Amino acid sequence: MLRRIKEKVLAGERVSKDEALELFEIEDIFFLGDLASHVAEKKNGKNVFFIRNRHINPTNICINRCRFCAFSRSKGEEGAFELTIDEIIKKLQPSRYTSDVSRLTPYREVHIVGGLHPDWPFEYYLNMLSMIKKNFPELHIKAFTAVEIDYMSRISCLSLGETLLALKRHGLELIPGGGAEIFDDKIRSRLCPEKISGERWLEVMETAHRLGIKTNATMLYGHIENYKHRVDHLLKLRDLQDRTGGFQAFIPLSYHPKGNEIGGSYSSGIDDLKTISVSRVVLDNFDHITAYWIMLGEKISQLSLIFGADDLSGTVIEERITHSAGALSAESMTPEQFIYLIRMAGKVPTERDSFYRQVKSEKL
Ligand code: V47
Ligand code: SF4
Repeated sequence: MLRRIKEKVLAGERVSKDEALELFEIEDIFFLGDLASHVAEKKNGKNVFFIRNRHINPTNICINRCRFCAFSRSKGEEGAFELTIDEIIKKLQPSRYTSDVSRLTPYREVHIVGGLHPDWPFEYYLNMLSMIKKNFPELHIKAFTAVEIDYMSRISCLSLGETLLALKRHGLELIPGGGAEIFDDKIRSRLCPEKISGERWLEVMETAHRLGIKTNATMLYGHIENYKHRVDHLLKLRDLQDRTGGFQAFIPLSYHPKGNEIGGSYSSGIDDLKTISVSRVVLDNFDHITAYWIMLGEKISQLSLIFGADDLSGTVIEERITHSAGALSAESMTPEQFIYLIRMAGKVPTERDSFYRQVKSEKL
């Protein structure tokens, strides 16, 4: 059976649901690594991408309070925060760059995600986008998960399409992949009963794709789900991608167990590598698989590059979501560190913009 799967993948054929499950059940991770590397190299050669970006969380106040989330707070609770638009603009100023090389080249992307604030009107988010564009016209804005976009559509009483078009008009260029978690209804109702369904998440993404907005996709793994739930999740993403082609990258998110109601343990390095490899093989219509180093740690992320990943996400600078839940990684990485990690894995460091266009940078 494994030989048959290998032959199929080498011939460029798609693996079935049962075969995807079988891949997850394989103990020989080197077999998976070889197969995934074949697919990755066919798509991206030896290139491994990274971007100079900065994460910003406008607020951690959230009405959903997902049971795995250690970042969110209720209004008035200790540790709750709300940023003003001025504070967001200040965080994007060049004076805050950390490495010598970063000082020469500004951020290329801002990644904005936060809680579902009970009082902020839709106009606050639109104003945030406009002010960022006004102050930093060159900066690409990747903002708001499908969960936040659904919420904005509800508070503004606009349709999903109208909400997305308003965000786009004010400067939104790309949508991050968060909030997907695990699509299975039963698991989802135990993890995050208040969150939109998996179906609605897919509907938001489909609407965005049809309006010409590219998005990413994620999957939160290593908590209470099993391999069948992961396969089901991946196949739903693959189906949507067949219909729209609007996903850029898939980012498996490794569950962190601290400070939340679900608890449990960190995923193992073997499971992390396996999940990267199986995703690379199953999602044959995705161009990029991202090893999000904030969650995987610097060293497992580097190993992921020989297990099918072709992207390391970005410099990040400030990270609160995973660090609230016990992340063991640093909060930021310099371009020099990316280059070192990628070269030592035998790959070619490739600095990119938000749309995976290669960019030339000073000194590198
Ligand atoms: O949506 C929350 C997850 C996501 C925990 O699209 C947790 O470019 C692990 O989506 N353990 C936010 N994960 C991060 C995210 C992301 C990151 C980098 C790049 C992109 C992109 C997207 O983090 C949330 C949720 O799924 N999360 N709590 C936790 N305890
Ligand atoms: Fe709110 Fe997102 Fe945390 Fe859920 S994961 S509680 S939606 S911030």
